[in-house]
Amino acid sequence: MTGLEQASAADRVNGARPPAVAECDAVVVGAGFGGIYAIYRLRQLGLRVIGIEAGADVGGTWYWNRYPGARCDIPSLFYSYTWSPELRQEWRWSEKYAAQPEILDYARRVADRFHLRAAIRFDTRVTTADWDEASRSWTLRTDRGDSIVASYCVMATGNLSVPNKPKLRGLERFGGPVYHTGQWPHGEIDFSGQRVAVIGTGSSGVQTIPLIAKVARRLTVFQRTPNYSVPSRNAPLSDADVAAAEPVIAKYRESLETPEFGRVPANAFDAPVPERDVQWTRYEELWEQGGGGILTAFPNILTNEAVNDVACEFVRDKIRGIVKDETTAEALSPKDYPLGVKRICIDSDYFATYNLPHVELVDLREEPLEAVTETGVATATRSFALDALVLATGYDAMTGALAAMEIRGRDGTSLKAAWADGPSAYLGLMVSGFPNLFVVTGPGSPSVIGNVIHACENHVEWITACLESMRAKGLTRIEPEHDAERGWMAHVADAASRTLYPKANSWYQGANITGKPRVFMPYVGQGYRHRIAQIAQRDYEGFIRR
Ligand code: N01
Repeated sequence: MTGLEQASAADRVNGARPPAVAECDAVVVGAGFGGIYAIYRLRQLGLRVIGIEAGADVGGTWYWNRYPGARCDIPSLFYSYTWSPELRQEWRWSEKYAAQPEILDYARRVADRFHLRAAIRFDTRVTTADWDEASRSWTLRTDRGDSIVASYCVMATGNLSVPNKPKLRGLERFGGPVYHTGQWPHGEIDFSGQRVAVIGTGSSGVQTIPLIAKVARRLTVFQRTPNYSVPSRNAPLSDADVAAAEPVIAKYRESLETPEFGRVPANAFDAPVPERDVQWTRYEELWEQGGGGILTAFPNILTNEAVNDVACEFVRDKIRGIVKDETTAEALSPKDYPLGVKRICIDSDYFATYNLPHVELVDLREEPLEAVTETGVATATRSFALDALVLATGYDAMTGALAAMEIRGRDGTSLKAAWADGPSAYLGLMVSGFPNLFVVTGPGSPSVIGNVIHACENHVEWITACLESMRAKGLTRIEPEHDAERGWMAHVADAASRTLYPKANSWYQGANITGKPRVFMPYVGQGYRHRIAQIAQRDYEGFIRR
């Protein structure tokens, strides 16, 4: 039986309504920036493509993350696709760091401009994906009971798409509304006059706290770990800003590499340690400039503790300068991990918010959170009466969305079982045992380090070029060699171990999720784009194509 016949038979047995089985060449799961571009490129190849998206619209993370203050942390002019010069000319960002509604509009504009919506099934979640070796096809089943059979499956399910909802004792008893920043309701949430708590002080918390503080009667922030945050200096964009960015973007497309904060440059390991004064002056300049540029101040800032220590001290000094209450300033100052090895936060007035009389920081390291009650939150020493609770507690990052589906590859092996000791993917693109299944910005690729839109573009272009070359050669099956994948993941681990990245309990290594294996997931080495381009040129070295 082919995959299509199997799917029809299963649906006849299980479904009350007539089975809906569709066949196509490629199925794309997720309609965020990776997914919609994949649909576009695959269709350009002349393939029949079906997209599946759990949300009611395109946008991925920008569809779900509607919390007050949500905006990009890469300048908007670069937080954009580079592949369409027409789109670049037609779209005009209003601010240096665009807010969520504008970024969502951009994704919608792309979907409309390139007629992508008709290919996408919205409000539909993939539950299982099964590989059938005989027919060389994937059968995906959805929560609507439908099946899609496709030769190729592209998982563009996002790195930060499955919210981490911590099991706080008593949470279900709370009488007021509980919001998660990553699943924010549509429509206006009015906190005015309310007693609100935010749990979590990562990028989401840091962005939303100043906005909620503007309207709430009382805001209590429960912090477990303080974060390094730098000012965005957000401002309207001028025509001159737009014109200045264009050559940089054009150069990026040519060079395949982009200067991004968070990446470790090639000269990191033999760069000198600058004098403290030299460092301090440079950090001052970059602090005034705003944004994540501080992480590009010196090539070895993410590899040399002596350099990084000065940067940490600089940010702590800034916090002390802004926050008037000394105890609060100390609690807000990170001291036990280097700067930049958790994603740096880019804020608008975050630290100054704690000077407002109705805003209080509760340091959970001093007074642990005991329970959520019917009326609020109790720590070891105090009770806080609340009207609403906001969980800014992050995501089951990088693997969460893939683990949420039952994906069974060759010989029925499940992806969850294959990744029981941590994720593994050759170049972060494909997994041995899972033929014809591509992962956009998967673990083992730079993905979340730097600019994710550019990372998505890079992967989508690589995948579509690969499929084009297979078609030209009459090939229909691709899978990475097990040894090539093992070698790559060893290299990913080695690249991280040569930096300061492993020195923080970050979501980069799964540390925020209880029981998740500790594996450093993003690739922080150099020249990734060149490397995967070379592998393609060498007839897809490390892949078995037939
Ligand atoms: O999530 P996080 P996020 N009790 O995991 C705390 C991207 N992003 O949504 O550090 C109490 O960083 C947790 O504490 P700790 C960006 O890449 C980008 O903020 O685990 N606290 C931490 O403080 C970012 O890195 C933007 O000790 C608990 C917080 O919750 C990534 O998404 C905006 C807890 C979670 O921080 C994730 O950011 C937003 C518990 N049980 C997000 N569990 C832009 O700027 C967790 N915490 C584009």
